Amino acid sequence: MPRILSDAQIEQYRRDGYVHPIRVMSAAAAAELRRRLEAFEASAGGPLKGDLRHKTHLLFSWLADLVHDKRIVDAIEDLHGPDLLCWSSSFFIKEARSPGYVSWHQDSTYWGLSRPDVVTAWVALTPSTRTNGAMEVIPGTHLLDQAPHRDTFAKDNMLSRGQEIMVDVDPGRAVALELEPGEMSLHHVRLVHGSAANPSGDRRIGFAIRYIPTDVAQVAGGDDSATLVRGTDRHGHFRLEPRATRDLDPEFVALHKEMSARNAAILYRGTGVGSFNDQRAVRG
Ligand SMILES: O=C(O)CCC(=O)C(=O)O
Repeated sequence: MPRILSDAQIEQYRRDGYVHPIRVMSAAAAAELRRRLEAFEASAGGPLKGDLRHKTHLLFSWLADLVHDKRIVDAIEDLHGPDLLCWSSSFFIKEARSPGYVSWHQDSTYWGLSRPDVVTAWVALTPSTRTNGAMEVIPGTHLLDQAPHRDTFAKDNMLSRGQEIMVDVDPGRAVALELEPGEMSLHHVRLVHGSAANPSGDRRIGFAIRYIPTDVAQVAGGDDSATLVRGTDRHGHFRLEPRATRDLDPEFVALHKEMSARNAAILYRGTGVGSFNDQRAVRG
């Protein structure tokens, strides 16, 4: 018996590679998360950048709570069973009237994970619509193998390597995953997806949480870490991360710095780029 997804939603995920919208909190709760993010940005003197956009749940207790959120994790359990890790998280923030876009890609390309059993919960903290650059997906493409990608490092491409898929994508088949604040979409790691720039007068903010069952491993070499969010880890493929219970705890800041460097080494392998700080990019 599924916990939160309907049988039809589970079937849709298997067939199309995505499901949306799923309400995981009230609009007021999403506004509160936005307020906390923006209070930090105000204190730091500008928008969240570089490696602070990655694995941010290690830095702030309110994001640690979000990656453990019962409604979100219930949905992931419906797809992947009871033993679950949060492997990573990333803020995808498009500033008002900004040119940043996301090229068509498969998430699996550079993540180094042993199998494509990885699901992203993309949680909207603002509306995400066709008019502000909502994520768009090509249904069914998660059933393709891993496709070749080319790195462009294009200036306005928000992805870490500006990678774009090297197979023809028919934009006529794209579905925009429009969301209200407090809703999420789920997408499969092989699903071809991307998004346009945000010409609107407000920011578009999404927090993408990447979940895996505990038997998925990191195979790109190097030490990787993850947060156990449900059940038991019988496999020990990842160093298990502690849960942040206060914001910017120095021990967690140090752990986050170390893990960001290790993750950047995995993601940028072969490019000569050293860290997320070298880019304005988001890990995708
Ligand atoms: O936020 C976006 O527009 C793209 C997100 C994305 O590529 C991802 O979550 O994998």
